[in-house]
Amino acid sequence: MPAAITLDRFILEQQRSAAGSTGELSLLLVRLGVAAKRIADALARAGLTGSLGSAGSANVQGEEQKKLDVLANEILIEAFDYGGLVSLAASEEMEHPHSYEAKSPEARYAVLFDPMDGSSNIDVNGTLGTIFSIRRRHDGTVADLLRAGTEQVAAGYFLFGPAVLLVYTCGDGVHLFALDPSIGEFLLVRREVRMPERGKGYAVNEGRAHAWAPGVRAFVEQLKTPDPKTGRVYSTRYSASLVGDVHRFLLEGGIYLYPADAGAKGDGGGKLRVLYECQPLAFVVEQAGGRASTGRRRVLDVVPASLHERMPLAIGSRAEVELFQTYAARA
Ligand code: AFP
Repeated sequence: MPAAITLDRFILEQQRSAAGSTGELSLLLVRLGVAAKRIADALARAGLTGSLGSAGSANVQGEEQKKLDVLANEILIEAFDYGGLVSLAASEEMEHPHSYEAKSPEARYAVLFDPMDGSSNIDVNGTLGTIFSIRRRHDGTVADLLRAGTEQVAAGYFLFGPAVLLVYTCGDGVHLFALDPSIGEFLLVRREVRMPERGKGYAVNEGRAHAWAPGVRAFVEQLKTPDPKTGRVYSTRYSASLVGDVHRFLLEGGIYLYPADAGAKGDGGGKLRVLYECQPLAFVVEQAGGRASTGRRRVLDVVPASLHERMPLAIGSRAEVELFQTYAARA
């Protein structure tokens, strides 16, 4: 039986074949893996250690913070506190980015993350995720982060479900790892994951349908209406965790939607954050052959004006996202 390929081995081999690589990006990805193991451990024991429930605070968007939102954020910030790899870390949970500039003046990267995606699932032991994005340091200020999603160097997510998974891309395909708890290592499960061109499922919070544009409602109605030739309808698959839903569709095909919502705060009426959620997952999904759109624009082309900007999101298989765009254009 061939030896299992660990995350560090895979990354080192990829790095060796990349011209001009210094190995710093590889180290950064490995640090993220260590942080994810600590987060997974905290999640697994949260019900026993009194770590469930609210932290009694709110994030910059005014959303309630859970104790584990705060803990996961601290673990990630700490992960880059040494090694000189990162200049800035921005997070959904912090109003201003954390600067490592004084400690790491030579750092070449900035990181962004949503430490605990799907936090309403924490207290019910549902699926959760950590999303990350890695960008280049230019001058070490926030301006480094307010650039198009196409400038991401790497992006991905950890999925905390029955297994802990890592899915990431450095722009050369999407690779999938699973944590082997018996040895505490992420092992390669699939390299160059390709997303089905078309799927059978859709994920959307349909409780918000009253606040959608007519075109969005018509699109979801079409998914639920039997196809005249095949009788086929789409199945609803909504987990309240973007990572969980996107991961399902990465493997099985389908579309996740959080459309513009008349009740949602923020630019364009979207709920999800451009830098911490939409663009990192858009990078992954495009690298696997899928699409990500606001309905009118490619997600990766958007240049956010501020750190915590939000946008509408349609992400998934090429066929469904392209169909969604035709409906969104009518709205
Ligand atoms: P958090 O990152 O604040 O936990 O939000 C979760 C999320 O961004 C995404 O993961 C879910 O799909 C979506 O919001 C759930 O939103 P609704 O509660 O409005 O359905």
